[in-house]
Amino acid sequence: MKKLTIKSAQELINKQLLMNNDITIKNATSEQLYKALASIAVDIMLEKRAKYNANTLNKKEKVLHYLSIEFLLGKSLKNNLFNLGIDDSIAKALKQEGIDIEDVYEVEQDAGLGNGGLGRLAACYLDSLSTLGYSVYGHCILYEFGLFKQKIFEGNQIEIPDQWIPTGKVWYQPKEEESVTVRFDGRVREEIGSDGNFTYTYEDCTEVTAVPYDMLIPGYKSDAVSVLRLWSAKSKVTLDTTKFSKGEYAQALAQKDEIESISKVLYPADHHEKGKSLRMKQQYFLVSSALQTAVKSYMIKHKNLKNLPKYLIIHINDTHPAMSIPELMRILLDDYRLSWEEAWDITSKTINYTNHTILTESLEVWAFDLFERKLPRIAMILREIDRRYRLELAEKGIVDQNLIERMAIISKNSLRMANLSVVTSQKVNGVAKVHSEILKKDLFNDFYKVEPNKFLNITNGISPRRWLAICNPKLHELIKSVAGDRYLKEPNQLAKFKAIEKSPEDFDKVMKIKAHNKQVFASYLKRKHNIEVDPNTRFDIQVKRIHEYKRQLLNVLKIIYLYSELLENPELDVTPQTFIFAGKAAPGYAMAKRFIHLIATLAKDIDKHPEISKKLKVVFMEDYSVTSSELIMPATDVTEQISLAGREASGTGNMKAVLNGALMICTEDGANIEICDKCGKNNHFSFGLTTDQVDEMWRKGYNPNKYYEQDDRIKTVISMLIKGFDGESFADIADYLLWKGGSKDVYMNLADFDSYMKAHYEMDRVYRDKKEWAKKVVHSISAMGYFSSDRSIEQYNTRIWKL
Ligand code: 26Q
Repeated sequence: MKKLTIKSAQELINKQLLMNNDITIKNATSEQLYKALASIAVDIMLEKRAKYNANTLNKKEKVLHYLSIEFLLGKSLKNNLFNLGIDDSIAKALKQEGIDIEDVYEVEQDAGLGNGGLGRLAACYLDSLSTLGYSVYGHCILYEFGLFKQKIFEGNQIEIPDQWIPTGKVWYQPKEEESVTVRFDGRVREEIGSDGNFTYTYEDCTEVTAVPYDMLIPGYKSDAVSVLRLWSAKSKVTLDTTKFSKGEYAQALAQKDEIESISKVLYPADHHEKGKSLRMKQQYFLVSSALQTAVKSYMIKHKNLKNLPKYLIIHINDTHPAMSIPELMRILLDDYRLSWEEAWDITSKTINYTNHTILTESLEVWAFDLFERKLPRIAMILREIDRRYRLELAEKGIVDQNLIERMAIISKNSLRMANLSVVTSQKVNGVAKVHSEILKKDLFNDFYKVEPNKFLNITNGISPRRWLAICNPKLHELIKSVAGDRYLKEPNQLAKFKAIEKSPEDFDKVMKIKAHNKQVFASYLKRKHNIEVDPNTRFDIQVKRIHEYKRQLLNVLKIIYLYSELLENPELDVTPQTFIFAGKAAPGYAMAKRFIHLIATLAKDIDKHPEISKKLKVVFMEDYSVTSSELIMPATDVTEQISLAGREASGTGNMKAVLNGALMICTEDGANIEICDKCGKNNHFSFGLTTDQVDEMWRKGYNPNKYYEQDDRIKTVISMLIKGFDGESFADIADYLLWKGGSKDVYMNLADFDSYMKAHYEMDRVYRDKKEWAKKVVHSISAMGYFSSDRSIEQYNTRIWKL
């Protein structure tokens, strides 16, 4: 596209406003401007896509469908204007009329269609795919309510429904004509058809119309525009006429409501909660809609199904869309009448799977009887997949019945989605080196031994557009002035930023920018949450979902100990620091909610000592989101990445913080290890048991009391927990740590306490030398090119998709 001048930007906006509201920029509200700018962006993207499609129409190119039950997009306007290269001109055009574009950006609600890392990763990957020139399809559900909004009331989390659609709907258009039907419930009748093969007829099933809404995802300086298809459930029946005529209105509407509830709300649990029937319906609804359209559009271009794996790729983001496997089988068998062997050959060459977790409680297992009732035909196909897989193992000479049972897809009444995904997929990948190794050595070892070439690693990445250029414009400008502006397209160019060390004035600017960003974040905290923090203190930040394995508790134990020292001697000469926590707990996760309460209560207790709180301040910021993260990352001095080794598959907040000039205090877990490798191990503060040591300790038996007995600091912390904060005892958490009845700390917080404290003091020491600190920051930023999602996508492409 030609560069947009300020004048033509003004004309464009005025034209749009006249069309929408019969006004011009001067008189428009922020809401009207928001809609106008969104329409302008959508028009440009539509035009780009049309051009791109025209150029590729007759080329038989591969099409990728990326299926994910979550896409955590955040806001779109700023990102889209930036990627389209028109943000500057538009901002200036508005400024000439006295309008600050930031006020317009604020109108938009986050599209919170995800819980955390997995959903945000999907969003970064679409950004990178478009940026690298690939026009692909993402598929997700058009949840009417995204992830709940979190309020903290009296130190407790309260969940409020998230209505994102009023400002979000400007970004998507319905494609009613591409609607498909998805079937649940009922029975399946099996008969011999006229072709001699079986036919399957559905009786008494519930039919749902799946309506796609297409959202366009532009790339940065690229011709490609991808499509995120959001599927919405619509009932075919508006109401039950028999009930209606009897005056039973609520009942008459009940069936419609039940069907449409499929796309009502995102499940707010990550790594948690099992077996919900609505969740099962959501998953099947997503995959059936996506695959029906994918196969349909393949057939329009190619006609012959045999070549399907050559031109169509299905990627499943964790096992949540793993029903893609039996659904593709069903389409090929029942709709296109292929033989089992043909259908299986195609399916197993078409599907690939990324695993995001090794926590056993997050591995998806469905009760097969429940499954059979909801999805009878899919259950039949799964039984057959399982039967044949068991035979295949036997043919391979595997006779150990325990082993076969472990590898089976259906065992007793359990349907194991991870086994199904591994068995069927062409490729299976983990999301960080250590995580992929654990998959091979541990979780999927049985399968690895049979098919070692199936497994690979592709370490996660983040979009440097959203997570640096847009959220940290000052740092972006500085990097551009040192390393050139190619780094946003070629992430490894970031390495050139290291040269800044040689010019002392510019070098200073790095920490000045950090100070500025802390100021900005501090005013945001004041304005939005009425929380006061001192930007001259060190910002030590842990923001992520609240989960035992992420060990927010370990951070709290450290803070309690530092607090005890200051209570003892308020004059102690320490580096003033502010500990900031944010993150949501799954509504049903009692322990995570208890941690939030502990943090909020401790914060209140410390605030009662004005002298101490100048040196040690604790904040729990409510409602962590993509947007608040975009403010927090640039303001972070120290980022806490302290999960028990072997538990965090990768983490991506670690990448965001370091890219924005933070140093990590971290365990050897997930992508922390690779970040340390790339940045230089000495530039971050790593501590704690390694994965192997964790395993060994677990085998030999973890004894928390040993640490308690050995370490007076732990004794102090435990006694303070029991005594409590702000008049409330946290003896339950002391018991949890010491395994004294009730639930037990299996994440071994106390085992890592000592080395965590050491790392903390080491970090303290380095921090006093501002130059030394800045050097580590610069080295780290310069090494972060590797963690661009563009690199991840390139690897997915060369190793798996071959687009
Ligand atoms: C499963 C069954 C039932 C209900 C909910 C779920 C469910 C939902 C979401 C399970 C897991 C999730 C989300 C997982 C997730 O976000 N995993 C994170 O993925 C990131 C991207 O790869 C990694 O960086 C993180 O380490 C990993 O925790």
